[in-house]
Amino acid sequence: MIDIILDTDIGGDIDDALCLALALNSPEISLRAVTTVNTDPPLRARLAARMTHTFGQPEIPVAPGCKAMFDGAPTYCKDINHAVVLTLDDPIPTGDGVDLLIETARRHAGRIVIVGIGPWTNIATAFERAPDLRGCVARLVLMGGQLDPPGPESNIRCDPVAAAYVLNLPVPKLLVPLDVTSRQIYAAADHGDLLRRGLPETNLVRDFLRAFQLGRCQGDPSRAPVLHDPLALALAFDDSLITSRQDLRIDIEHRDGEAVTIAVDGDPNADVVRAVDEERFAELFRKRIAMLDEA
Ligand SMILES: [Ca+2]
Repeated sequence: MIDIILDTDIGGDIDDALCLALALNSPEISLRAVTTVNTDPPLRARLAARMTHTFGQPEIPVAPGCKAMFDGAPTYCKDINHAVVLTLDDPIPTGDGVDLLIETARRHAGRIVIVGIGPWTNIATAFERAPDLRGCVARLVLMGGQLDPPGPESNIRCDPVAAAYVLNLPVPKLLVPLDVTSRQIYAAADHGDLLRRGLPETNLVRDFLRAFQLGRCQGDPSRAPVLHDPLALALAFDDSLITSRQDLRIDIEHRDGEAVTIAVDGDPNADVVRAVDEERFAELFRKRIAMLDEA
């Protein structure tokens, strides 16, 4: 069992919700906390808590994290389209996500893996607030960046200062870039098992999926989810899915007004995923998201 903290910007793109559902359905991991980041973290925390409660795991602490970027600048993401799944009866998480991240990492020192699937603001803030985390966190698994060719990617773009800070932390890192994640499509033809399953958990994932399709895709069902974040989580607990990787030194550079990740000379600071077993991951995801292992 791997102790994991999931730091997420659930609420915009659908892959965070699919990733949290995958985490709640994966026996390889023990999900110790969920923290939220990017614009309106309290609303995002309500979405995460709705999911942990519906999946029968209300004991998992959920808390909203940073409201601003690492350098204090305001965040600018306005696209939180999943809120329609909430009801007045849903829990409202309180507390501070960064404090929760710090306390959870200390409680599971030496074992804890932080999976960062939003901008890396909470992670950077936690390490700055609590330098001892350098000795507590076993590994960071980070979705972000695009290397081949270097190009814009949302988690880096939404907080490049945090990204540069996190890349320089002396903690082992698995970097899962857009080059690899953008090939993992959850095609509409694969949704059948989920849509037919009829459990409270799968119905909630279905509702998140509908909210995403209506909110971000203007109802176009052909706009299939891309499984950026679920892939990062799966690689955190199943290393054998990685078919190609490279130790690289990754820096943040600004090109044409965009912050991008770029491989440079120097001591490696990240284990970078270059290719995965796409078929096996797709099968794992399709079964687990529909909870078919429990059928
Ligand atoms: Ca995300």
